[in-house]
Amino acid sequence: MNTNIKSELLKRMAGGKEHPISGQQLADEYGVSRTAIWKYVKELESEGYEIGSIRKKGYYLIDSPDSVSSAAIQQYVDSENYGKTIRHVESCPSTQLLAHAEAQSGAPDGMVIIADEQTAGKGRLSRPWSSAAGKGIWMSVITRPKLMPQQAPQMTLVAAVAIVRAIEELTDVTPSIKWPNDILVKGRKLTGILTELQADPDRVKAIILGIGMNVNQQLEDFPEDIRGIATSLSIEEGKPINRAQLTAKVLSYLELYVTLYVEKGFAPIKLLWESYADSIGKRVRISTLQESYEATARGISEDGRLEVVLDDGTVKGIYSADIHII
Ligand code: BTX
Repeated sequence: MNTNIKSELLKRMAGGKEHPISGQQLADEYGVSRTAIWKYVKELESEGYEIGSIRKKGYYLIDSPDSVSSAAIQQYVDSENYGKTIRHVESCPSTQLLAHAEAQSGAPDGMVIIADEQTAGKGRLSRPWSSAAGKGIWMSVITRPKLMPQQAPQMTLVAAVAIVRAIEELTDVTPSIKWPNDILVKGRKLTGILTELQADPDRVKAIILGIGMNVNQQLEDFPEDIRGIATSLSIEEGKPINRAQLTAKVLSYLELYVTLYVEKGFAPIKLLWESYADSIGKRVRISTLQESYEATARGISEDGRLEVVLDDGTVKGIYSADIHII
């Protein structure tokens, strides 16, 4: 099935009853038969779309399911590469695993693997990531930026800024970023980012950005152990959110900011990031596998490290840790 035709159909049917799209016209444009277009319409209906038709005029969209199928996302995609190739699966252990395999077999820059459900979603340090079916955006974006491997950790911060910008544009929610990879609303975790690398010693082959966004969950959809720390956009906004549209918006900002980072370096991203950060100037507890101590967060460095001031006045740059604001 041709996802392009399906996403084009969805786009053109969005004008409603007043502006139906003629099956014949679309068939002519794509060089397929009218029956082929009709089959796409039937297929969309079987996926939950409600489609009306007016004799001799064409089809129009009455209602859409909250779907993250390739066609559903691609009707909103306006980026150049990111999201042009999408592999959607209903269920998988982790989209990161599928993305690593795709990247190894030559997936293009900006390819997206997205799942309705993950049965073994993972966070950093192999922590579990709860990925309820049909409620969130569970995706891995394969990127191939011209960067050195040591520049890869900053991609987490690039992704965080892109996600916050997308949320701000489509909702009234105002998220903040907690170094390095959490997006929070009122202190509760809305989104996590897991950045993984495929590289030669001197060259990035692929950076796989695993993005887990809580979108349409209600509190009871979260496992009990994270109910006190997690939230979703729908909980914060008080209404359901269109996951496909949000996915496309994240991809669009991601492409913009990754390009900015590659072309202009980290400085412009650092400014944006700091404007959303909630820990700057605050007292924090820093926990690594080896130690745990308190300090005051000062900002981030040009290479994406969190800079903290210890109680004796020395400044320390942290590469990797969990941060709790005290
Ligand atoms: P993290 O290590 O910062 O966060 C993991 C911790 O967050 C868990 O230990 C738990 O306390 C909490 N948590 C688990 N699930 C949720 C949730 N849905 N909402 C809020 N808090 C939660 C964060 O790691 C990185 C997560 C990346 C997830 C994406 S989804 C697509 C891709 N595939 C995959 O397997 N991982 C990434």
